[in-house]
Amino acid sequence: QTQPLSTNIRLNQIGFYPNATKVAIVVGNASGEFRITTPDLKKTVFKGTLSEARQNAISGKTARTADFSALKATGTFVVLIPGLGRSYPFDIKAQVHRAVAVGSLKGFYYQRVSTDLPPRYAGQWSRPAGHVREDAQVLVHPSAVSEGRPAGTVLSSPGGWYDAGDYNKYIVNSGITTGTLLALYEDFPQFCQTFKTAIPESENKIPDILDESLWNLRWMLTMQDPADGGVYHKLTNARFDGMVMPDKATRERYVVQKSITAALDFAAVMAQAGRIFKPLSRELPGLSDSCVTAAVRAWAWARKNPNQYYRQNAMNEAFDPDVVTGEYGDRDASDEWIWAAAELYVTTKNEAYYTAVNLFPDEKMPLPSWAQVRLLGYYTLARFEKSLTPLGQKDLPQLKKRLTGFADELIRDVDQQAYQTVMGKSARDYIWGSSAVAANQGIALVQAYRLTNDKKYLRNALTNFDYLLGRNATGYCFVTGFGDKPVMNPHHRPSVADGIEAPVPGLLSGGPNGNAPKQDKCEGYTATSADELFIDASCSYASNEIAINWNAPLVYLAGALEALQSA
Ligand code: G3I
Ligand code: 9MR
Repeated sequence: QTQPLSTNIRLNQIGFYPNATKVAIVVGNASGEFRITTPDLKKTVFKGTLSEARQNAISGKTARTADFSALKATGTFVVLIPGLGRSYPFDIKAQVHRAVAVGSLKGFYYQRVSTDLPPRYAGQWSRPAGHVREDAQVLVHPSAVSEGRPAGTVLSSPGGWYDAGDYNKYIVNSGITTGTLLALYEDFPQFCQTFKTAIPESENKIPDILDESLWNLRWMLTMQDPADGGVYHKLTNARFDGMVMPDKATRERYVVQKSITAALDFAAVMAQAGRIFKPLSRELPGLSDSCVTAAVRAWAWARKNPNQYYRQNAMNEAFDPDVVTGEYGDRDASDEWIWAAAELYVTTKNEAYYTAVNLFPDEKMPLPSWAQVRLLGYYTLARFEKSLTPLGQKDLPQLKKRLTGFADELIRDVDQQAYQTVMGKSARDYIWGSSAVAANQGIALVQAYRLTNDKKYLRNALTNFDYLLGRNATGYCFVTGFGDKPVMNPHHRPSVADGIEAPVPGLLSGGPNGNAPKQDKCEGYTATSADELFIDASCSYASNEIAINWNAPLVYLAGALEALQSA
């Protein structure tokens, strides 16, 4: 009784919680009966009928749903479609996503700069430290207002995480990343106490998610100019390295000029860290105060320099060599102002921060990304609703209405979608780093669940988690080291250069991107539909790079689902 593996059966390749929704999507023409059996196909534990056909709005392809939510028995099973074949095996059990939660946070450890990764913690991906001294020369554009360090100053700025598949460090992207990890700690403190990743700090009294975040926070602190409180936009090579290991990446490093977005994102994270580390002052003496002071100074710099955006082209007019690494450019800092104001207000209770910004500049509810952090501020205000001053309390009804309204918009018509996921209702979801779109939509839904206790939000958050782990139009599990069809060739320098077949684990691939072929010009794209425009090739940096700002919402979503699994 052999049945071929059918990759037309798409599902979360890890598995399902016993009481949660359980769905597989069957692409193509198969219809009628389906079964859930043991992997040897000998024992059928559930029988059902595939749904009516639904058309994928993006590719036009046909799909049907196998819903086996009613099966609550624990074990390892496959979906069997007579005449088509069987799926990859999956588990039904409690804590089924703990491994992905732990693995994706551990992914940050592998991105650490300036430290050896010994075999004890890094296994076969052990490697020597890169960028140990991290001496960097300060570039200051003549037009940039600067009361601080003169151009040419050399400073030492070790630590932090490598941003992505490249070895540069960018404050804007570090901001949302660290803020998202710290938000998981604030939203699910109990879960985070036992959330262990086997890192060198695991034996101390501080939860691993805070220890990991600290690795980057301490670096971020070195990016503030003590002279004026401004924050350098990034620490970088002039151009991207070749595909070499970190310790072989020895090009000259630069710290580029200060920017408004860097200052405000920095202020937001430091304010958040300030309140989080306050109760840990025994373990981390002085840290909380240093963070708050740093936040207040960065805010003050921002007030003085509201128009100092980072423009790489303009900066390069004054320098040789040109700096051509990631720009993380922005033309509108109104969302960064909101995030920084919200964090500073919640931490200090000083209403001056709250009144300094227009919290609701328009009707929009933009999904969080490195360029758009407004909702991070909203999440924080909602999280601390009980401890806001009356001024903040007054806006709570409006804030909650927006957050739940946004969630309602996200879940509208999901049942009509081919993949039954929140992700991908529109082709516009498939941008560079689309996996983070899915994960951040999931976070928005978890926030709505926290506000309302309505499980429909949680159920829908899970659809996007299922998307990331295999229930998608590519059939890939987008997290390295997980699933039966995992991403194997991410655009990630250590994974390419280490000579080990398996990529560094726990890293989230960017995912399908409608513009990828134009953007990275990698050869091998065959798809034309945005939801399929992905190749598991290391040249495909526009669809298959990894990045810390994509991993962090994965950690959040996996952690939140684990914390809420029995809800
Ligand atoms: O958001 C718009 C969308 O509205 C529009 O319809 C679409 C059409 O092109 O474009 C979308 O913008 C894209 C944006 O990513 C989405 O976030 C831009 O085209 C695209 O160029 C931009 O790509 C950024 C990429 O750097 C290139 O600058 C990614 O966001 C950003 O994550 C990525 O970050 C890089 C760093 O620069 C360097 N380190 C690695 C890191 C990850 O790839
Ligand atoms: O490796 C770089 C990656 O981290 C960036 O996201 C990407 C876009 O900025 O650029 C990659 O570097 C490529 C460079 O832009 C062009 N030459 C090939 C490089 C990849 O090997």
